[in-house]
Amino acid sequence: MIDGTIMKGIGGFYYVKCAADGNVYSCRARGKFRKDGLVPVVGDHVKIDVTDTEKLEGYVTEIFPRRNAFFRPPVSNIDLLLVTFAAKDPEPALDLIDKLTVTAVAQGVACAICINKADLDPGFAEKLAEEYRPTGFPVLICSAKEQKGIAELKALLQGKITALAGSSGVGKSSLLNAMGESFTLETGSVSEKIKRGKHTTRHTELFPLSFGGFVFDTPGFGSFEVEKRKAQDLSALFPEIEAHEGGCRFPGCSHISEPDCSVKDALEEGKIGKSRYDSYCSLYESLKDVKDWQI
Ligand SMILES: Nc1nc2c(ncn2[C@@H]2O[C@H](COP(=O)(O)OP(=O)(O)O)[C@@H](O)[C@H]2O)c(=O)[nH]1
Ligand SMILES: [Mg+2]
Ligand SMILES: [Zn+2]
Repeated sequence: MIDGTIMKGIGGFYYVKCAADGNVYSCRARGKFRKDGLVPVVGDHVKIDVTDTEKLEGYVTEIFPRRNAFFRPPVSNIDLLLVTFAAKDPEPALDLIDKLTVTAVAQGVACAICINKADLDPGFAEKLAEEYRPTGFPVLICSAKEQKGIAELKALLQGKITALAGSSGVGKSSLLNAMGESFTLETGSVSEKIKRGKHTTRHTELFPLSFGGFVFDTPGFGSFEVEKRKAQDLSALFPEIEAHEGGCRFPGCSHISEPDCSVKDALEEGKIGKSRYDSYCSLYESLKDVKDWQI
């Protein structure tokens, strides 16, 4: 019995990298975890039973407890969710971006913001950064094309397992290439991808970074979902809103329509970004009717 990390899973095979010998074993699943309805996912720390030491084959027999788990895409044990978008081409969909940050906070995963393609509109990139600085998440302004912010990005990712989340065409693969990583990832123009009607990144796979750590590029947006939760709990998932909610007049203030709301005061004072607040309001609206039994 040895243990390792699932680097990728394709067609019922799990590729498990073993820390002790550095080998990657192709494994099928055959553990008691299957009775509990558990399916191995990329990022899982697992025990394997090696059946062929030459061909490097075996079975996954046990899944160690997960620190965190995501369903779409199915991955576990990530250290950082790097929410990536472009200043322009494609236009950032801030409501979707904020769903990603909310998901990260809800899972207890550190979150960072990467604004790419700053070369296309440096002023707007800076405005977007302003919107996210009050969150306390690290905010990077990058250009894969002009090698801007790449050193900072490397420093952020070093030694971590990072999920690169962001819609197709924002430059995730280009950023990885700009960091000089040897694994060559497919890049393609937005229009080419729309023409072909699919993403260039097809499956989830952990790639080792030459400077330490792992990264995977998630296949597209809407991949992460805000789980069912109570609307009253939502503010805790927006760090800059939570930081300002202590002074509201009404206990349980929704920070939307009540008077004497310290969150709305902070918004007026620019201590909370306008688009972040808008995302909060629309998410609040969508969660308002969630019943206790649905959570
Ligand atoms: N102007 C500019 N274009 C970029 C930048 N990064 C990526 N691109 C282009 O955007 C397109 C999509 O990039 P890609 O890395 O495939 O995006 P992904 O789908 O997120 O992996 C390609 O045509 C890239 O050349 C950047 O920083 N500036
Ligand atoms: Mg890509
Ligand atoms: Zn309030």
